[in-house]
Amino acid sequence: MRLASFMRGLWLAAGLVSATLGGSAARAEDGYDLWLRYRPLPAAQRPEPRTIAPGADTPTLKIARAELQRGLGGLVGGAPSPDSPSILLGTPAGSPAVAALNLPLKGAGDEGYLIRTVGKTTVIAGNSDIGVLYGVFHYLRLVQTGQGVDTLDILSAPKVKHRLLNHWDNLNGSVERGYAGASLWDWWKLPDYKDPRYVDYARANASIGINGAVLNNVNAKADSLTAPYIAKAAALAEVFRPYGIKVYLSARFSAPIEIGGLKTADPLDPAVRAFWKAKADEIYKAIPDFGGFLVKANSEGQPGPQDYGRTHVDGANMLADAVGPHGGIVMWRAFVYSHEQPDDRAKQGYGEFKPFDGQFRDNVIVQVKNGAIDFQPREPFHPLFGAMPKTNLGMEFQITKEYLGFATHLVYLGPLYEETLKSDTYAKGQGSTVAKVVDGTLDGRSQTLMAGVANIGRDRNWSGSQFDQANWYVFGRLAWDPEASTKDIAADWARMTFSTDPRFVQPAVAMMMGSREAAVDYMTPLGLHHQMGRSHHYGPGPWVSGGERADWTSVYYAKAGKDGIGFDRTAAGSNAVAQYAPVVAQRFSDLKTVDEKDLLWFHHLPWTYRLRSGQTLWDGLVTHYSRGVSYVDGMGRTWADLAPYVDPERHAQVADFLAIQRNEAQWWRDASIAYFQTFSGLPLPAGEAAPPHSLDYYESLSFPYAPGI
Ligand code: BDP
Repeated sequence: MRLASFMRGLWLAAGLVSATLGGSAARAEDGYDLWLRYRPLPAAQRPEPRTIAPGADTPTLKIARAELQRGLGGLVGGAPSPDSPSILLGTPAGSPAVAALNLPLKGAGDEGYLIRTVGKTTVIAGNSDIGVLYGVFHYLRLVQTGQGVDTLDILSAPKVKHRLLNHWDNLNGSVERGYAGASLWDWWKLPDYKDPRYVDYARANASIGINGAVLNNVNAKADSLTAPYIAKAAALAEVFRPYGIKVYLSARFSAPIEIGGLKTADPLDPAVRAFWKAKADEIYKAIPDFGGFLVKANSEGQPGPQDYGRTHVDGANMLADAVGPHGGIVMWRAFVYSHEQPDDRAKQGYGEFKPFDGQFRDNVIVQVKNGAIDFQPREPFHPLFGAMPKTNLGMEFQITKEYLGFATHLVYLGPLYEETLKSDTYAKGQGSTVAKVVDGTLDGRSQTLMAGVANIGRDRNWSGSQFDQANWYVFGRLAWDPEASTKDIAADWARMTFSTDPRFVQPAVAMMMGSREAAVDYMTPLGLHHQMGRSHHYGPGPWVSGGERADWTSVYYAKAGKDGIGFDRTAAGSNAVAQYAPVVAQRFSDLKTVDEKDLLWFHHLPWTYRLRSGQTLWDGLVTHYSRGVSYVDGMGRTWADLAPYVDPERHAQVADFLAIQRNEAQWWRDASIAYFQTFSGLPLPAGEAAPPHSLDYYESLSFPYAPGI
């Protein structure tokens, strides 16, 4: 039977997909719908209505068809006729019609898809149901962004296997470093009440290919491993399963003591090993597709194997042996710096892990933050990337903006992620990018991981602000393809979230693309880092000193004095540069070749040092601070001009937040200049306004109720 007549038969059997145009596009919106709004497209961009062929009724394929109907119903509307083009979706195994087409699906792998036009039919096929669902979301994205869908031939497969959100959510409903309201997980009412919002969460994640969620904070409570909480996690797993999302849990290393009645958590103790095996068995009984454990051990006061004189390998491998028989993985964080270590904190993660290369089990992934300190507005890539070829290394990015202005600053993180992923480690010569370490191609590894610390909470708009949704979005798209362009992704997001009108898209994307550099400028220019307020990390605090430990202070990182500013990490200083491949170390060490964006990360320099612009370091710093403030001014003006393209409710919120950001950028500039000028003793460059307050005033500001802690 020819495909066309086959499809006509299906159409008759299924009846037509009735789809009516939604209400007025100008209706106020609160952001709940994210990038899946499906509002009617402008007539010129609207493809003809399509029929959707019926097919296998698996949970995932039912969802895929429902999503297509919902999407096309909203975007395109209109009723298809028997002669309308059609969409056929499914797997060769589950659909005779798909099988008959003999499609080249090998490259789609387990989770990928092929979208191909065959006559008047668009086939969305995969080797698995979830591949088909991902394909449906890709197809809808093409429609949403106003791209033609008449002749398609797209093959796509994820380059990274585990694409995970890490929720730093506590059992009491608070979220560590969360700026979007309470935890989405209503632990109290679970498992009996499953908030319908969990479905929307899963849909949103599936639409960008995220396939796992670690439900609880890395600073974990052992309680999340007790029977009642396993049941709650199982209820979430049930909701997420048809969307291809596995649940994972953060495991507290001392759980054998706290909930197992043991005297020790020593990973070589047989009773401890038996506890974890039994615990894993118990979890897999409730959640057969449980993903595995995430562990923060011997870091910032968390318990770990070193408490018993054992190593990270001992701890990770013990847990790996417990979940391994069930197909689970262990993500062991490299965010480790010791309490006793007086050495440069930037060197410690490498120092702790590099010696163990090749000793971790195959189902262990060492999860490494993008930079060696801590999610700063800018950090050079972590030296572990490229340095452990015999170990699975995963990337950990922060999506929640702990160090980047919380929810009220418009900072698109795509360029930050892209900068790290494109960095060349030179581990195997030129082209050994971090992206190639993360996607496993550099060292031929298949257990690959990209994790993002989620920015999701119970706020109606999910992320605390409209534009922070873009950071969730770009994270997912990059986890699918770490080499994708974050500018293109921003454009997709802006079209789907606000408007496909080029008069909106072009300026909005330009504004987003420069926003991260602006935050670097007004907070920590020229390689400065960790200058935020103590503990809550809100606002400027370059004067923060004293307290529990030196490397929790700002003065430790800026090392400002009469002689100059910056952290000497060259051979003459801490020699952190030696942890990079020689070519990279050389580039960072040499003042002639180091990128000035990283200048004070690697060098301590006099205030009168000449930048490449010809300015002195002091003048350059001040210029950067002011430039950041001006950029935010510009965003305010751009956004005001974009009012005609955005519904009033979302427009007003973004405008108000930009005003907050404007004030806070100014505050960052003024407080930083007031403080550093006490060392430089130099006047401000011509035309630069003096800070309106005294340094005492800035230092006196206190924020005991700042969110996120
Ligand atoms: C730091 C956060 C802290 C986290 C820690 C981590 O301030 O709340 O617990 O990272 O990643 O940046 O473990």
